[in-house]
Amino acid sequence: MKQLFFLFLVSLGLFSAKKEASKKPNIIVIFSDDHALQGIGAYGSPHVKTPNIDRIANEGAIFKNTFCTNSICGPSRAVLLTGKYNHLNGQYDNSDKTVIDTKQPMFPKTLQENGYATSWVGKWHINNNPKYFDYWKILPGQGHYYNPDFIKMDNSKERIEGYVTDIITDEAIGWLDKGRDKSKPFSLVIGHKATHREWQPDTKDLHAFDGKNFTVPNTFFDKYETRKAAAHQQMEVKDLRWDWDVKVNADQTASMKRMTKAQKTAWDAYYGPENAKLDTLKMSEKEKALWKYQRYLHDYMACVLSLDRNIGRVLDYLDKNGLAENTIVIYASDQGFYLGEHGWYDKRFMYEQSLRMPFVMRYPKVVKPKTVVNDMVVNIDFAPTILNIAGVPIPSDMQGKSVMPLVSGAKKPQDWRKSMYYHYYEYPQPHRVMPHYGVRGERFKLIYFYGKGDFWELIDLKNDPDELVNQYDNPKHKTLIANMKKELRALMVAYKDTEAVAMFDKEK
Ligand code: SGN
Ligand code: CA
Repeated sequence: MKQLFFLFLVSLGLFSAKKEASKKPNIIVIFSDDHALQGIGAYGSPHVKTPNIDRIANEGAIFKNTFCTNSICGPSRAVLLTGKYNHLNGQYDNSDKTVIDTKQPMFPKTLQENGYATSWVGKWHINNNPKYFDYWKILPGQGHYYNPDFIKMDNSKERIEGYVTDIITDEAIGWLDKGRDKSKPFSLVIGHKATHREWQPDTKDLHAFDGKNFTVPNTFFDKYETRKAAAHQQMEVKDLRWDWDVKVNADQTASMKRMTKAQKTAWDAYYGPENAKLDTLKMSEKEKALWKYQRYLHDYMACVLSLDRNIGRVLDYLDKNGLAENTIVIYASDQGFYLGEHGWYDKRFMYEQSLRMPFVMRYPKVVKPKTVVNDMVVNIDFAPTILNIAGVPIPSDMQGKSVMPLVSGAKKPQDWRKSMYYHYYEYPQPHRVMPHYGVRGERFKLIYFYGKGDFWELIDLKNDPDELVNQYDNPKHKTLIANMKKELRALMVAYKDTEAVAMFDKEK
């Protein structure tokens, strides 16, 4: 009788270790917005602790050299979906002129075709509505921090009271718990608004840094000598807006007007007394810039605290529901960000702080704890990696490679890249960062700014890690520059950036 009961359980699939072992892995990608490496403990942040992101890194792998192809939001998400550069996937800037051709291969499409339940919750910021997701619920455009609206699959809107990072996490966990088809493996992207401008913290994090003086980067007062594009931008901390950016006289801003009375009261209790002390008339320009820097870092890092706490909620949910072992968790952000380096906020430039993306991954079955990857990863690798993890075919027109051989103990591919290609387009608004393309090698970076000046820059990352000196006119680098130009052109050709090739051939 006992034996029969056992056979009955086996036939229900409840007792079969073998079946469990061969079950396809689940994939969760937590993708935030504008979260720089300098704001993550695992990457050595001097500003903030991020125990939950660090936990993913410690229990799995940290990728120390991950770069984006085009350092802004929509384009980076389009690369995540398609595994292709923006000149091919269609979304090369944030404007509504550019859309993705949804017929092209995208990782959710391939996953869906191969039996996965797919979903995307939170910030999306691509002009097309999500496609190939069994479930989605997204913020319209940039979304709001307080009491955000969401667009649902039937195109109706819903306003949910609370703080955006909590709500997106609630929605994501809600889908994991009750929404998905549990007979299928799943893939879920949790897209966060944090830590995007205008850096509105959760009220519960407002006092977390009381008494802290944030370290000022040594390039904060950069004069941009020898770097014309750096001098031309409009993204300096000293010019942050007094109202919505640094929360002085912010009451009339649209996002503040969304707050409930309780939220606003907590907000005023924190900012009010500090703002009252501020006497801008008595401050020098330098003092104002430094004051704004402290407020900026405070607000940004407070947004990080909520982000990290909510990542912890997802990890806890996986633990409590027996999902941790067979679920890959990836944390990344669409690009890096300036936290005062060169005197800046925002991103866009091919300089390190915005070129780099955080990328940590946990996959207990395959990746050993505390794995450190120094190889060069590019965001075109995310889609192929996800498909590789799922054990499904990678469409041949995706341009990246799976990073799994770098973390699985398998032999590293001999031909792994030693340089990467970058191409930024959006100009002039916002922030007046000139369009540019370039190649980043392990030591040198060659950039060409076009459209407004047309000039080259060569940076020696070894001798000039702060990227302050343009070495392009240094005669000693003549051969190096010629070789890097060849490399740049070869990358353009390999990635089929034909317009850039034509421009390069004309300008060189
Ligand atoms: C908004 C911000 C900009 C930011 C872009 C793009 N201004 O326009 O500072 O560069 O988004 O960001 S704001 O005052 O409206 O916040 S991205 O992450 O979506 O690319
Ligand atoms: Ca972004």
